[in-house]
This record gives sequence, structure tokens and C-alpha cells, in this order.
Amino acid sequence: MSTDTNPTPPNGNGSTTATALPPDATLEFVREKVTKKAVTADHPTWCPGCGDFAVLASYYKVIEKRQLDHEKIVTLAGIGCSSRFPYFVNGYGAHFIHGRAVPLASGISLARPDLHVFLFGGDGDGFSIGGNHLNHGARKNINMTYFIMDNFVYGLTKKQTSPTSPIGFKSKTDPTGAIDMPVNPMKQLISAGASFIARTHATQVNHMIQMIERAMDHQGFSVIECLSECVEFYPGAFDPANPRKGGSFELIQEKKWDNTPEDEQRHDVTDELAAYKLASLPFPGVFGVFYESDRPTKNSLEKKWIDSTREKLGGASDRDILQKTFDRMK
Ligand SMILES: Cc1ncc(C[n+]2csc(CCOP(=O)(O)OP(=O)(O)O)c2C)c(N)n1
Ligand code: SF4
Ligand SMILES: [Mg+2]
Repeated sequence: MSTDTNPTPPNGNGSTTATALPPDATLEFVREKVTKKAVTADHPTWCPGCGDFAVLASYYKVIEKRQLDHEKIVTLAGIGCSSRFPYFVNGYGAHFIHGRAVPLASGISLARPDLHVFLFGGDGDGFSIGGNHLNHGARKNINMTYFIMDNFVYGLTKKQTSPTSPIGFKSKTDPTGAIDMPVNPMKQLISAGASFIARTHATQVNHMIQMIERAMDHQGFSVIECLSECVEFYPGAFDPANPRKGGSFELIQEKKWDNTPEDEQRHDVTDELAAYKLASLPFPGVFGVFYESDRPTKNSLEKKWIDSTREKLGGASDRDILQKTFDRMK
């Protein structure tokens, strides 16, 4: 809630209206609670049982739990079943070009560092067509949270091999089974330089919520890979990590720095090599935070540079700086 001194409202011709408030009156802005209902938009059009429903529910839950300012939430995506996400969120956002959500998000994040920039998309969107953008967004450490709904297949276009499909996976593009070595998302993200890297499973909602909150609180390029089943084109793909289907959901035990002998065995999230070792475990691997580093964001580095330039120019406005640049070109 904020209280502002009321400026005399203009009526278009410079004079005040008969209903103008007295100069000492105050306007009270009461912020409404952001509920799941407030951020829910269209009815999701995913197939019944698709893992992506749980991701959407977790996102709503985080927004409600953390009471994010509704007008500061930006939900972006590329193209794919998973990328339909922004349609189902009531708020600012865009369903953008296939694989191009990172560049769009980069511009938004750098221009408006006060916003919560969230991206959602699939394995194809992130690691195939958008692979290049993902790597550069990561290396530049641009502040945003990228949630990759990995179903090991192209769902929207009805079952082609994706960059994460395992060898042997039969699809319309590989009728006799995939032969190319798949991308290991955790390894790729570590080497690309993402400063927060986590992994979760769409059937483990509490864990997914924890990972979203930690990624959101991290300053920099945070990425979560979520195993989210495509029940239509790759049913049962993630059963080995689903305890309800006989699998095992193995959590990363993070160091508590409590000087106990057991702590020596726990994972240090700042250790890149240890994260790489965890990423090398055979499928279905482990879940939780693999890596976290507090190196400076591009947002903060750019801000320093902008502030020092502005100072040198005696606090000139953006318009004045532009005008001076144009004048020099004459
Ligand atoms: C430039 C461009 N190339 C290809 C396509 C076709 N296309 C749409 S979605 C998609 C892949 C979707 O797979 P993924 O990102 O894994 O999302 P999912 O549907 O599995 O959630 C492709 C190849 C497109 N829309 N635009
Ligand atoms: S095709 Fe697969 S990924 Fe797409 S909505 Fe259906 S179950 Fe989900
Ligand atoms: Mg996919």
C-alpha cells in the first residue's frame, strides 16, 4: 500500500474542475492480493495428463506465495506445446518466435531491471533452435529465470527427435531410432556459464516450487530443467525418476557448512567440477541445485557504465545524450 499526495488533476485546458480535491488531500492506493485466480487466464489446451499443467500450477503458486507485484511479472516463451504457457497467465508476456525468447527477454531485462522476467519453453526451443541464444544469455549472465520443460521430444509438431531424445528413440524423423548423442542440459548449462542451474521433475510439485523460488531469488541467468512428460508422444519417459511409478527421485544433498564428517560428502553448489560430475550420472540422475555463482550480472555491469557516463555528462537526460550524438554526426 502506498500513499501519494494528490496533485491537482488536470482537465485538459489547464484549469481545475469543480470536483478537484483540496491540495492537501491524499490518494490511497491499496494493492490487491495477487491470487492464483488473478493470474489465471485462458483454459490450458494441453493434452490431459501433460506434465506442463503441474508447471503452470507451480508458477501460479509461487506468484501467490511470494506476492509478486502483478504488473512486474513478465511471462515469455518461444514456440512449442510448453511455450503456450504465456497464454495461460493473466499478466504481461509474449508467445514469441521459436527459440527466440532469450533475446527478447534480454532486452526486457536490461531495459527494465525492476521486472521479474520469466521464460518458459521446451527442449527443442531451448537446446535446438534457441541453443545459441541460451548459451549467450548464460555467458552474459543477464538477469532472468528460464524454465525448460524437457519432454525429450518435439510435442507440438507431433513427435520428432529432439536434442534431448535418447539414442534409440523412435520418432517421425528417426523411424528406426535416434542415432545422435543427446545434449546433456546440465553439462551444457555449466559450460555455457549459467550462474544458477537446477533440475526438477513435474510430478514433484513441492520440489519444483522450491527450485522456482531459488532461481527467482538468484541475481543472474537462472535455468531450471524440468522433466515434464509428454503423455502423447513419449509416455513413461520419466517414470525412472517417479516414485509413484516405481522410480527413484534422488535429491542432491547440499553442503550445510556445519563441520560434520557427513558434510564432506555433500555437494558444494559453487564447485563447477562437482556440478559437472553430478551431471555425468546416468539417467535419471539427480535433482536439485547443481550450480550457483554470484558473479556480476550484465544488468549491474551495464548500470555502472551508464551511471558513470551520465555522471561524466553532468546528469544529462537520455534525450540530451542522443541529441549530442546526432549533433556530432552532422
Ligand atoms: C522457425 C521455426 N522453425 C520450426 C518451427 C516448428 N516448430 C514449432 S514447435 C517446434 C518444436 C517444439 O518442441 P519443444 O520446444 O521441445 O516443445 P514441446 O512442444 O515439446 O513442448 C518446432 C520445430 C517453428 N514454429 N518455427
Ligand atoms: S503433445 Fe505432449 S507436450 Fe504437447 S500438450 Fe500433449 S502431452 Fe503435452
Ligand atoms: Mg519438447
